[in-house]
This record gives sequence, C-alpha cells and structure tokens, in this order.
Amino acid sequence: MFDFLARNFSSLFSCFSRKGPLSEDQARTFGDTVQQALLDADVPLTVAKGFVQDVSLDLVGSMPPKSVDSQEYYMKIVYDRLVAFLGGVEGVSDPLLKPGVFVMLGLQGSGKTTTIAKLAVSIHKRSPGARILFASVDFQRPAAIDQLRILAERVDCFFYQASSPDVLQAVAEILSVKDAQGYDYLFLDTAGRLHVDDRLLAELAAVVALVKAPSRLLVLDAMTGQESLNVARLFDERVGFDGAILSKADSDARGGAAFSFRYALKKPVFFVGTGEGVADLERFYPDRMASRILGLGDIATLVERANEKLKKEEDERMLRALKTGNFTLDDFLRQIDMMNKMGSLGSLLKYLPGAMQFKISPEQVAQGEFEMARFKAIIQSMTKKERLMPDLVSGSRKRRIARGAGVEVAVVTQMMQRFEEGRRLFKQLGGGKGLFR
Ligand SMILES: Nc1nc2c(ncn2[C@@H]2O[C@H](COP(=O)(O)OP(=O)(O)O)[C@@H](O)[C@H]2O)c(=O)[nH]1
Ligand SMILES: [Mg+2]
Repeated sequence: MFDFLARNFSSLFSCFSRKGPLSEDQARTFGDTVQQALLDADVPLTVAKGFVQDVSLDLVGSMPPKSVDSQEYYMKIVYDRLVAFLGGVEGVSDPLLKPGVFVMLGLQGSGKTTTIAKLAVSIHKRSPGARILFASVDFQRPAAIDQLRILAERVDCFFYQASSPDVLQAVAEILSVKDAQGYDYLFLDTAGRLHVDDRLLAELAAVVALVKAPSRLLVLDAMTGQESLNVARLFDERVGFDGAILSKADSDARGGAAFSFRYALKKPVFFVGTGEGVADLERFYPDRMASRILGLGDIATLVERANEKLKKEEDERMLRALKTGNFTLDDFLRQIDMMNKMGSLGSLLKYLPGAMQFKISPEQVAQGEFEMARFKAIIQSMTKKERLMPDLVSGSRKRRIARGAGVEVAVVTQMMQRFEEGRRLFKQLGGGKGLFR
C-alpha cells in the first residue's frame, strides 16, 4: 500500500541541491512534485495542499548550516513534517495495553471479524495468560457469527453466543457474562452494511452507549481509498470512535487514505492489516512510515520481524554486531539464514533504505537469492577459524573452499569483497552518525 507513495517520494531528494540554501524555484518544484505525488496516491486535494503548505513554510524558513549537506538537511525537514502529519512520535499509544471492552465498527467486509482474531493474537503475544472473550451481535448474517466462533477456537479465545435475538439485550447479556466470568478483554463484533445507513448508525450508537468506557475501533478497508475517509467521518459524527485500523494494506491500494487519515479525522491509526492470516497485523508508527515513504527504509520494523522469528540471544548478538560493524562470516551466515526465515528477499526490500530509488527488478531479486544460497555454501565450506578471521582466506585456502562449495575461486573472492562492503555499510547504518539518529 505504501509502496506507491514511496515510489513517488523517493525521487524528491533530487529537488534539493547538495550545497547552499533552497532557491525559490527549487521550493516551487518541490511543492508541485509533492502535491502531484500525493494526488496520484489518492490523497484528497485539501489534504495534499495542507501538507505542501506546511512543509514549504518549514523549508523556506530555514537555512542549512554551512557544514552540513543541504540535501540531507532539507530531507530531514520533510521527514519531520511527515512524521508530525502522520500522527507524531508520541501519538502512538497502544489501545490494547489496557484490558476492557472493544467494540468493532465498520462497513460489511471491511475486516472487523478477521481483525478481532488478529488483535487477540497480538494481546496473547504480550500476555499469554490474558482471558479474551469474543462475542457477536452481527445478527444480519448467521454465517458471520460462525466465522467468529471458528476464529475464537483457532486463536485460543473464548466465545459466547447471546441467547437474545435483540441486539441491545444481547449486548447486555454479553457484558454480564464478561463480568461474571472475569474476562480481561471482550471483543464485540457488530453488524455492518454495504453502505452506511441511518438505522445501522443509530443501532451502533445505542450499543456503544451500553458499554462502560468502551474502546471503539473503526475498521476501514484501505482498498476503498478516499471513500473510507467519508465513512470515517460519518461514523465519527454518529457513533464516535477512538482510532482506526486500516485493513488490506497488503492490497495495491495507493495509500492515500492512510496518509490522510490523521489529518482529516484528527484521530490515530492504531494498526494496519497486512493479510488474511491472524498474524497479519502491524502497529502503525508514523516515524517508521515516514521513513518508508521517503525511501529511507524501515529498519525498526525489519528488526522487529526478525525479533519475532529468532531466538532472543542470537538476535541480540546480531543487533550488536550490526551496530558495531563487528561481525564475522559466521554472523553473515546467520544473517542469510535470518533473512530466509523472515521471508523472501523481495518482501524484505521495501524495508531497506534506498531500495525504492534503485527500482530493483524481479530478476535482480532472483539473482540476489541465488547469490545468497551460493554465499551460504561458501561460508559453510570454511573452517571455524577462517570464519572468525576472514583475512586468513587466501591462495590455497580459497581454492579448497571453492572446491568445497562447488564454485569458481573468483566467486569466493567476490563474496569476500561483498562481505567487507556489507560490514562497512552496516557500520554506517547502525553506529555511524546517520542523519536520523
Ligand atoms: N488481504 C487482506 N484481506 C483481509 C484483511 N483483513 C480482512 N481481510 C479479508 O476481507 C474479507 C472480509 O473480512 P471480515 O473480517 O469478514 O469483514 P467484516 O464483514 O467486517 O467482519 C475476508 O475475506 C478477510 O479475509 C487484510 O488485512 N488483508
Ligand atoms: Mg464480520
């Protein structure tokens, strides 16, 4: 979803020259380019204009110090604006931290029921012992209730089917069950319509009014683009909600809704749904999203994904190694395995700085995966000592390793060079005086 914005934004760097202050022409070109990029991404005109105005004011009103690279200086200003626009760094409270009653709101098919399971999985990850109850008052479609029952079983949660056919009585019944049985969390699934209508909104308002201190989560389908902002406005006026979850961010939606949500609704986006599976949910962090949109990469999310899939100590070692640039061929090998565990190279690329700018083709990705497999074979043919002290690898050792891995000697040489480059690169990323640290 954000790839679209990223593609258009990553070329913005070239609007700024490396030296000296921004000229009026450059500022105008920049503003026009940004506005067009936003409109192309399905951002409403008023929002696009608002953003361009804000960021232009910041750009024109500031002067890069002599000692710094102007391009970096101005991009940092754009980055800061973008973060603020998307919700700021402090605006990312986690609604799931506190137990309570969560009412899911949204149109039919937006992803409410699926999202309940995803949220439960994310609670269980943090507090495995949490007792979570699912219940539904989506009486429009009996299949919708079965769907929730099945999901509850799959993600180890409790399910309660109210006996009353009346929505409000059912809610009262569910709430008393929650209190009597001492559940920590209750997720209340509600009915949606294909379009917002009066009766639906009135019913939802009445449901919400029955719950003490409810957390009201609006689930919006990112694929519906700008229309989702109108839906959100209506729900806000008639029912009220605390924040949104954007589902189907994995689709080829152009990201305009996600970009505009905070600005248009003055409420946070808590999560984005990234697939149909129960684990496909990510927190929405404005700063990480801004990095991704600007093609600066999202190292934090990348590392988090690694965290989840790797044993803890291995992982801490790796982070230290990455940060200090102090890693050996053994680490390199582990890194290749780590990448394999996290997903294909292609799926990882969008998190890496600059990947967007270089427009990596599927052939290049395939080539990269082939090389990783070859590198792995080479490292595996080395002795422990050689892996720790790569400088030892020369002449006859190289020939032995090449034979062991079934490659030409030149490939071994090439890999050693890449390793050195990688070591330097990670040092810059992790420990160096990068722009965004
Ligand atoms: N690709 C994708 N599909 C999703 C996502 N969230 C929900 N869906 C799918 O959207 C459809 C409707 O979801 P559902 O939870 O039943 O919506 P509800 O009517 O609002 O309860 C289902 O086929 C889900 O699998 C998501 O983040 N990505
Ligand atoms: Mg449903």
